[in-house]
Amino acid sequence: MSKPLYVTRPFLPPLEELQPYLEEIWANRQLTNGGPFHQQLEAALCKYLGVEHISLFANGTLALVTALQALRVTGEVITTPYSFVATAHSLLWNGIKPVFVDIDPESLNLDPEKIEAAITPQTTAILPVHVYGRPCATERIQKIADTYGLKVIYDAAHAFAVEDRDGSILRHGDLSILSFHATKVFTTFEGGAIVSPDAKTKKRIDYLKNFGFADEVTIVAPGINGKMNELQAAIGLAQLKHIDAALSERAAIDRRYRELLADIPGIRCLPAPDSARHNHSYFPIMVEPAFVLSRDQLYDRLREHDVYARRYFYPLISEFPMYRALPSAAHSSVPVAALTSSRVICLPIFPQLATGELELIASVIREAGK
Ligand code: T4K
Repeated sequence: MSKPLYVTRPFLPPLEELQPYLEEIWANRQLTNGGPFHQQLEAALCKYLGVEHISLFANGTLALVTALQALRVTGEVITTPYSFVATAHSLLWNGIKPVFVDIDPESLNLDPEKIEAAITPQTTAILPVHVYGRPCATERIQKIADTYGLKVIYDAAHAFAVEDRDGSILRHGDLSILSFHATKVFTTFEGGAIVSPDAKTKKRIDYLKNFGFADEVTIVAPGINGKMNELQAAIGLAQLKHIDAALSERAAIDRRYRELLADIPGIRCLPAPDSARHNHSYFPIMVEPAFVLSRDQLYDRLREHDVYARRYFYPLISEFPMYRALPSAAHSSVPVAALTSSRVICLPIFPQLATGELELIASVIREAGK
């Protein structure tokens, strides 16, 4: 293969479409601190995503850390080990103890059946992840949260534009956070957001992301600098015009992979998620024992062909040094997550991936399986 095929490539608006935004920034010299493009992007995203209140952030991790602050979450929080490390790091940054609970083998999200057993008097919240944009069992999680008086913050970093039958999945729980990192479906280079259910919560979050300033002389909380700048917001506005086309390209790639990989023994594509609208943010496959090579051998074989697939999420968060001593981190307490993490490979998926390129990727896998 001539050029490296990465797991993802940023999807960018045409350069000339950025020009008017740049001219306006240069003309009015408002670079950050809630300028006009920041406000426009908040409004445009609310409309596009079908939610009422969005606060933009410099990145998704700061959004997570701030969401926990906004709800004054303390003590222990139940979360998944099968995610990007930022999910659990946001807890440590708030002095909160993560309690890992195993995942469901179908959705790969927190298994609602196993949450209750992990609740203690110290538990104050649940932090589930819609992994790969596949919706969590939101109704069941809410029921548990209501029974035990817990907050629910969804890490929806992968779930831009995902909908269940009643609309955006970002409306579930007390808060949802998004990431607009370069590797995400919708990107502002670095960026993120918190989706709030009401204006009062959004206001508190907006104070928190701006050092706690309520006005020039009033600080209402020990806030942080989490603000998105005007350049990032402008990129978001320009990109939003092309997002529907990008999402349909992703859907087409997903369909084609499924056709090409369907009959390879030991390669399993995940069943389509239980969502009314999916974003195809990742294309995970499971390398099962029936495949000739191990998962890592296949990963290496792909690299030999310049295919830079990724093992999202291996290692599990619970295996990293700052987590592994926790009682909930043992493989025996998260066996499904451990097995999944040992089998998964995420194949390249992004709007400009050519049909010929994905056919080549599938043929490397097919040949490796012979
Ligand atoms: N929660 C969850 C569930 C998350 O997945 C994430 C982030 C967060 C929270 C935190 O959100 P942020 O604070 O990041 O907004 C990447 C991303 O850095 C990270 O944002 C993402 N999750 C995670 C799943 O993936 P790496 O270490 O795999 O990134 P990297 O640099 O190896 O990039 C992967 C591939 O993407 C590269 O091989 C090539 C391509 N790429 C990447 C970048 C940065 C480009 O083509 N251009 C680029 O600019 O973590």
